[in-house]
Amino acid sequence: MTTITLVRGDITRQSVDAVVNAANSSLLGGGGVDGAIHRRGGPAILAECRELRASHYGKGLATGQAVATTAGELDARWVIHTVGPVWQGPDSDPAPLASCYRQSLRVADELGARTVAFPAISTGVFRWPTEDAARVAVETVREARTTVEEVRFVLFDERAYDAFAEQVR
Ligand code: AR6
Repeated sequence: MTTITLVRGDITRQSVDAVVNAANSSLLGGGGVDGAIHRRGGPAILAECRELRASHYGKGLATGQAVATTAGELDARWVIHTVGPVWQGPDSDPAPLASCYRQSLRVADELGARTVAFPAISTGVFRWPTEDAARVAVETVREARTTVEEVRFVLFDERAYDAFAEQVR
């Protein structure tokens, strides 16, 4: 049974087995959550991302996929990098966003992670509407078959927190 918890705050301050990063396909860093994770986690994370790019992920990580690295100096064992879709308007397909949650949990299961912190993937730079993203996130986690015991959504602002709270009550 997976328990869903909600926290308002900074994902880089969480003590969990795995922190999920809302990355981009380059895996080489960016703004938002990605920038914060690399800043606080230190250079070991980027070093491992560069190794991934030099080996299995020469073309980068595709949208909806997930891959793990060390968590460096974060209070976690792993960072699971996933690439959300960019919002293209009301016809946007939510399947790649759902895939981010599903694939991240699959990687977490492979690692043996029991507690996993997720940000609201795609709701920042990638502009996915928060309410819709919250629905996709919570539905997908509820339906997932996973050995993860706690999925903790870490929401940066009140609006995101409220949107997720609306889905989990
Ligand atoms: N902890 C928790 N949530 C955060 C934090 C934090 N420290 N910082 C921002 N958020 P975004 P995306 C929230 O833009 O939309 C990057 O440049 C933020 O308020 O981080 O998937 C990547 O390299 C928003 O609700 O991710 C990609 O190029 C949510 O996290 C691109 O942005 C996601 O915002 C990915 O865009």
